[in-house]
Amino acid sequence: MRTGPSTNGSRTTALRTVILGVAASDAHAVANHLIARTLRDRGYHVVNLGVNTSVAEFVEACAEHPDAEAVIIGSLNGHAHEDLRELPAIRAAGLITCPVILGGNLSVGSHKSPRDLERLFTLGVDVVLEDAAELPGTLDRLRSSASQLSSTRAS
Ligand code: B12
Repeated sequence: MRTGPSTNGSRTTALRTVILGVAASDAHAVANHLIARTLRDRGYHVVNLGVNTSVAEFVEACAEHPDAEAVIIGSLNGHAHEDLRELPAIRAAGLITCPVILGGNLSVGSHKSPRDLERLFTLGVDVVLEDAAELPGTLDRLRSSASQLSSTRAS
């Protein structure tokens, strides 16, 4: 298991950190394991909180890993909105400041309406993905927008 920065002789190479977990009521583990594995293989430090992770546990992980580039939340049982109901207050309090990415099967039933997505964005989710394969590209895009924003602020 790779859980810390990689070391190379006396030098330590900082890895890109992400916080990963499955929403509070959700016990589907397979995609979570595959995502953790894929991101670790790509060199990420993945703090994987696993299944049944509450919003409070994501907050604790963010406090422990202030360098995290994103919080990545999976949900398959259809109860993402209910599981993330505390997110607006948490975001308003500044307890999760990095982007929140949500993915999986995000509402009950096979028909997904634009309103289902809108409700998730209203909670403070930044990115909704259907396919876990979109994660690496999404993380790169978010990182590059964040660095453009900080260089604009610095100048
Ligand atoms: C295996 C399974 C279970 C197992 C889980 C075992 C385990 N330890 O993981 C068990 C039997 C426990 C289970 C239980 C339940 N399940 Co179930 N389960 C499945 C099943 C068959 C496969 C899910 C899976 O692992 N897929 C493998 C992953 C890799 O593929 P995937 O899910 O398609 O994921 C892709 C995308 O969704 C996306 N993705 C997935 N997660 C994430 C995360 C992020 C961050 C991102 C970006 C993308 C992403 O990327 C993946 C690759 O493209 C699906 C049906 C199906 N064929 O998909 C139902 C399914 C997910 N289950 C379902 C349901 C309803 C339940 C139960 C509520 C059933 C019940 N009445 O008890 C419970 C809920 C348990 C809980 N508390 O969460 C429904 C959800 C329906 C909905 N959302 O409307 C499904 C879709 C079945 C169905 N057609 O009704 N389940």
